[in-house]
Amino acid sequence: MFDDWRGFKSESLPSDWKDKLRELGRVARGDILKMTTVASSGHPGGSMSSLELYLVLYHFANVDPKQPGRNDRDRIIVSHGHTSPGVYAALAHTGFFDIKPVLHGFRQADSPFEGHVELSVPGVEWDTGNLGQGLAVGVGKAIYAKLSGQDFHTYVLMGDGEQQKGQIAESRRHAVTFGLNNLTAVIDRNQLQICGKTADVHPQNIAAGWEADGWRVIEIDGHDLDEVYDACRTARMDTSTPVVILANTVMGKGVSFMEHDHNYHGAPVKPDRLSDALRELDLNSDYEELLTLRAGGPPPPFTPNHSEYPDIDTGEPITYEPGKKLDNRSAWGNALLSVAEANLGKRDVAMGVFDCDLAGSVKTAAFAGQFPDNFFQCGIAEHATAVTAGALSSENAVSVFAAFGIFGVSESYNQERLNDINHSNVKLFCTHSGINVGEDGKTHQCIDFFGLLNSTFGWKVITPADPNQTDRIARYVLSQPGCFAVMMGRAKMEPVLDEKGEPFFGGDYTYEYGRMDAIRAGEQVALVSAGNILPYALDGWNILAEKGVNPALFCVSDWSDLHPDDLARLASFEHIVTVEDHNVKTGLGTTLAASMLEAGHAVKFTRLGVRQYGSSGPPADLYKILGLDGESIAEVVSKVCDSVTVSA
Ligand SMILES: Cc1ncc(C[n+]2csc(CCOP(=O)(O)OP(=O)(O)O)c2C)c(N)n1
Repeated sequence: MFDDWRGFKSESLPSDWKDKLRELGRVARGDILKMTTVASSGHPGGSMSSLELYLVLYHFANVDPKQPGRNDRDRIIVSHGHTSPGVYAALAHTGFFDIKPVLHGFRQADSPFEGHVELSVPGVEWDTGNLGQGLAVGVGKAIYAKLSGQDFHTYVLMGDGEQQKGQIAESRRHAVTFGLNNLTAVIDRNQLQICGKTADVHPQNIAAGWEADGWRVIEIDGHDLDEVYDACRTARMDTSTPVVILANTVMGKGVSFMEHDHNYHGAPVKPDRLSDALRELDLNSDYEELLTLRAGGPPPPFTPNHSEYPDIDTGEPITYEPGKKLDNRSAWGNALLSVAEANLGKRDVAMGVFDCDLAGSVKTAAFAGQFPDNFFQCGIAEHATAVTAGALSSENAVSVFAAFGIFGVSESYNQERLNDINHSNVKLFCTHSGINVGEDGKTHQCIDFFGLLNSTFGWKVITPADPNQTDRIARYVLSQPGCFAVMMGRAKMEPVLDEKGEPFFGGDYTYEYGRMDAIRAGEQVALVSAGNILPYALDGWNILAEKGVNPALFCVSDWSDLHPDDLARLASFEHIVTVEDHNVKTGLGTTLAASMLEAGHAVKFTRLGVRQYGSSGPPADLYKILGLDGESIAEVVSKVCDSVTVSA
């Protein structure tokens, strides 16, 4: 049970609570001023305009300051993350933690109280700061409530300048399409943003936009505690549609010289005016004492509070036999269905699959047909979808976003970066990656997926080589916590065979992240390849074998964390030739070379890969033009082998 006053159960704000919140507002405004002035940076203006919204929600929503991570809590997402001073002050005065460390440790290196709201602070649900993403987070949380059969409510707070961001419109429509009557948005309408009035910077009819997308709009005075409470209660109780509360507020509210001044959006009060500002709030300054405490170092961290990953039955692997051509994406679609069948309705697993108008191509259509309640057709709205999938994945749920590589990674990179920062567990299954896309041409050929996602610290990128490996990788990824991207091509291929003619990745083959597979034995030169282009590397190997040239051929499906033993194994060769369907600047060859050097292995290297944007045509023709077909690969390797032999 939550505290009995929570959940907006009382029909109106009890008068004793009103007095209490008014008093907390006075003190919290002082805290906002102090922490920003002590830090010499931060955003007091919006913090002071949003303050009553924060105080009412943190006090009356179903949250528990003593158990901030309990699974049945309401989710309160703050999208305009720069108002962290207001959020931290409100959370502290609701009992989540002590206010003192915030006052001296705000924005201090290594402090949990960062400049934009961060998960490191109890009560914060999502790291934001890149504006426009919070509503998509809220959609993900509200979907989780539905999928897990819980009746918690999700609130998303936003700025009014932030409404200029297009991603919000994507999420507005998602909320209505998916019937999310458990979601409330609250907009701090203080009429100002960094460069001045919102009406001048970029005019917009905010209410009309939300109404047009099917939301109920309630307009209030955002500093009137009764009105804020009533609106939140109405929104909580309305089960017909999602509700947005447009809260008219004043930037810098409470201090006369700050009010209506956009310069206080992102600038603290100067130390010599702090006492004046605090006097208006009937508060004294303890600025010197706070500076002394700050010199003593940052406050300690809180214990992280991340959700568990569900326990998944990975089902029975499928083996695709020799002679049968299949595309990896179809193998992925089959594996998804198989894993879903093993879990949904059989185990207590929440699962959502998100699609952006590509279900047939990315092979989620069969899943959609069989599990319509778990499938979310998001339309052409990748930015919001990427975040929503991330937000669902940070709950106890399996969350899959299936897209073309160019839309799932290149288009949505920053959203995926934020998913990583937020410790989410999103499973990105991308088809149509690489030059392998062929006829769709350069706009659709995703040749930067590894470079982009490897610029984060958490994403793991895997490129399956054939349908059998795809099957096993899909099952592995769906059962693991963390962010994974599985990058597949589009073309059909025969399963890769071992030297006995059996499917190499079929039967009992077990996929192990970070390990390399030896496809063909050889000596002196190691040909290292992965994913879509492994069959072409194998073509090259076969051509060489017929000529009596005998390099080894390895498959490295994930190359950022290659095991030290595999690096050492490669180091036993005199020359490595990498072959990849990716921009060579940021792909397999570059990464492997760096790993080898760092591990102390000096080996000669040749990198074959994509060195220019592709054109439009069958993949085999494009690979030939780019020098990546079997013959071209064989030619390069042959020369390398000659030079190795000569130097020996
Ligand atoms: C995507 C993105 N673009 C630009 C910024 C830089 N930025 C930070 S706050 C802000 C203005 C926000 O205005 P508003 O939502 O009205 O907040 P308020 O000024 O009321 O605090 C901008 C442009 C950002 N954080 N994210």
